[in-house]
Amino acid sequence: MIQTKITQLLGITHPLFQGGMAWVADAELAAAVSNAGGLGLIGASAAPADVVEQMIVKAKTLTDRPFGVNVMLMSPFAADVAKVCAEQRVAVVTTGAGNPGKYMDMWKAAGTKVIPVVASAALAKRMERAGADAVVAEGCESGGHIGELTTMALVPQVVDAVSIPVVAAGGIADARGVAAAFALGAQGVQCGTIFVCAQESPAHDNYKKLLLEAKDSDTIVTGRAGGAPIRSIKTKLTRKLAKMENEEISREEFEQMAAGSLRKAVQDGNLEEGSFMAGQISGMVKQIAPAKVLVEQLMGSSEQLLKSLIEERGITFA
Ligand code: TUI
Repeated sequence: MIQTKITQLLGITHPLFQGGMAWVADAELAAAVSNAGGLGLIGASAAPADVVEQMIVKAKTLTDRPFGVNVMLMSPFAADVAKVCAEQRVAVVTTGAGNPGKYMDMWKAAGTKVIPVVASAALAKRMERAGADAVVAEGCESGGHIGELTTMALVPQVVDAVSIPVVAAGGIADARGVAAAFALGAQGVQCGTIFVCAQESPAHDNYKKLLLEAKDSDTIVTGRAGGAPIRSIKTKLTRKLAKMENEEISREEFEQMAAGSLRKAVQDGNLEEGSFMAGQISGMVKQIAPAKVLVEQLMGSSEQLLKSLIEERGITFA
């Protein structure tokens, strides 16, 4: 088994996080990943605090292992969700789409490990100074809301900028990606898109089917002009949004559209109006399988690959 500073820090078996995907990462999926030895995350997305609290309470009944909550900082309910995480003494909080600085002391006081998702070395440094236990460095290969830098460029620069452990995210879907992340200096990986197709994932069958059929170039980024770029599967809606890119639409309008269309994708499988967030590795998603199988396949083959890179390929060090 691969043991790193991340497995030590969190008391988990595998250095693998499941991304806190909006509407997809519910209590069942998070608990299934944690039960498999990874770190399951509940995605709070734009849900009200009482809904997130119910998911936390449910996850506690489904697993004795550590799990976390991803707090989406652009949510109108972010402050209340942050408080619920502290009250519930959630083992780990990750954050997305903003700077969680103002909640850090509250979480630390509750004994919660804080792992902000960052898209730049500058924010990683600020988070380390504010007391973060680790960071997730997320490249723009990811699905959903993204930054500018690729995983390949971002991870080593974040690794050099901070002394806390770094988890690599964006574009990782198999053992080769995990091995590459370790080569870049990461102590763990976060995968999102592959878990949309976990058996426990509540995503609509249409969403899973889109992923199973996707090719390498089937994702598109919309919303750059409004300041909230989002990567999702190419559909009628996202092609239309991409075309509107040069026209003036407000950030609020965009967010409303994105929030509504996200639910329509995940829950209703609405191929006309849904926004099916997904990463550039969508073309590598080939199976619907229990989270346990996904975790064990990924980590088992990563261990083999890392060993074979040195032993079986006959590399020697003179
Ligand atoms: O947050 C994500 N991915 C997401 S959030 C989301 S839900 C949503 N729905 C509608 C509109 C917008 C979002 C779907 N996918 N990933 C983590 C992430 N964080 N990626 C990039 C960032 C980020 C970007 C800028 C973090 C901080 C930041 O600047 C903060 C600052 O103040 O400097």
